[in-house]
Formats: sequence, C-alpha cells, structure tokens
Amino acid sequence: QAIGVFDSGMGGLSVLKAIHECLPQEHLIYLADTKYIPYGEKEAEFIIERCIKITDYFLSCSVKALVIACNTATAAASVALRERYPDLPIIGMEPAVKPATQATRTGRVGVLATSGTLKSAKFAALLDRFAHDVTVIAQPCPGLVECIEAGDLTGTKIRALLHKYLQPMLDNGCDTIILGCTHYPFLRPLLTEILPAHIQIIDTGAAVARYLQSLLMKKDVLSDNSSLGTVDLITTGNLATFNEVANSLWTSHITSSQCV
Ligand code: DGN
Repeated sequence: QAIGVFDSGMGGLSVLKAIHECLPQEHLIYLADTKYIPYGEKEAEFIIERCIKITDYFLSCSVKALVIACNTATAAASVALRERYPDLPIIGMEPAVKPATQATRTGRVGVLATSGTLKSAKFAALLDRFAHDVTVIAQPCPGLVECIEAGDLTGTKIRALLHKYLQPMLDNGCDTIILGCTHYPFLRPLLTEILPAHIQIIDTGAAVARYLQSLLMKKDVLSDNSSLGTVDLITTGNLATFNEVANSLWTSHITSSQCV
C-alpha cells in the first residue's frame, strides 16, 4: 500500500524527498494540485473542498496514510479531513515554531510563510503555546511560490522578493528563520547566499518524515525494506511543465507521472 502526499504544487516535493530518504522502501504517490495553485491567498472553504477531492482520489488508490505536504492546506483543512476520514492516518505540516524558539539566541525569530498560514488559528495557537518569551516576525511572502513553480530559484525576481521579505527580520535581529511553506526549502541555497552566516534556517520536512515513520511503525504498516519503493507523480495541471520543473527540483527515482 502506498502513502499519499500532496501540495498545491511542487512545494511538497521537498517533503516527499525527505520521506523518500527516510523511508526508501515505501511506495509514494505525490499529487500536485497545480490547476488551483496558489492556495496561499484562497479562502479556507475552497482549500477544504480541494483537500477532500484529493483525499478521495488517494483513497481510491487505497493509500495507508496521507501527508498534507503544505502548511497552508494543513492550517485550513487538517481538522476537517481528520473528522471526515477518522480511519486514515493524516499527517500535516506546521511552521517549526517550537524548535526555532529553542534555537534562537537573540530571542527573535522570523517566519516566512503564506498569508493563509500566518492568518490561521493554527498558527496563532502555535505562537500562544511556544512563543511567549520570543519575538516572532511573521512575514507573508506573495510571489515566492509562483517563482518556484516556474523553476526560478535564483533569478532577479526571486532575489528582489527575498531581500524585501528578509529585511524586516534582519533589521529586528532575528537569528533564526523558519521556512513555513514547503516550497521554500528549495530556496535554501539562495537563502544561504543572501543571509549572514550566523542565521539558522529551519524547515520541517525531515521531522515530518520521522513522524510518519513512527506512525507507520505503531500501526505496523511499514513496508518491508527488501526493495526500493516507487515514486509516482500526479498533477492536476500541465504535465509537461510539471515534469520539467519537478525534475529540476528533485532528480531522484521518479517512476511515473500523469495528469488527473
Ligand atoms: N506549499 C504551500 C505551503 O506549504 O503553504 C503553499 C503554496 C501555495 O499554494 N501558496
């Protein structure tokens, strides 16, 4: 049985990669809802509707677990999905506020994410729980996802956007920056180039992969590790563009790709 992983587009490939590295024997099906990207500025009701459609599709493929590899979709829809599919293990993303508050020395942490994530009740609850002694500068980043979807990880446009979004964090003495959108780990090389060396960059892909592993172990549904799992990519958008960019972002073992 496979594991279903989805995002509004290519971003969740950063999580898929972490899952494949942690659990190479698992069969993975990745769905990019590219036709409806970006989720970042959309109403929660619309995102919930898309997430239900996607989960129904994954259930028709008999997946044994679902990973919402999108912070925005997790914030908008994880509660509704868990209510609707109580028997399906569902794992979501969240900005790594807790590890960042433990890592910071200046007591100032920046969060780069979509407006949807930053405006959500889930994010407010995270701050309430973990960030009393720390100043958090939350920065919505319109435009970044579109550049990454177009395969632009280093061009002038994305550089200008990043400079604009990082400046308030640098001005306020942040020494730790959370990548609160699954697209942004693809910007790590550029971020490392732009940011002063002492700034730590935190994302959640590897932690989510380890959590998935522990959940599958607990349910006793880990695949045996005698052979390498398959990785099937699916998009609701244009297959040729998707294949081209997906291959530039993650050149690993992709078994097939199709459009639904
Ligand atoms: N990758 C998504 C996230 O983690 O929030 C957001 C992408 C989008 O649709 N804006």
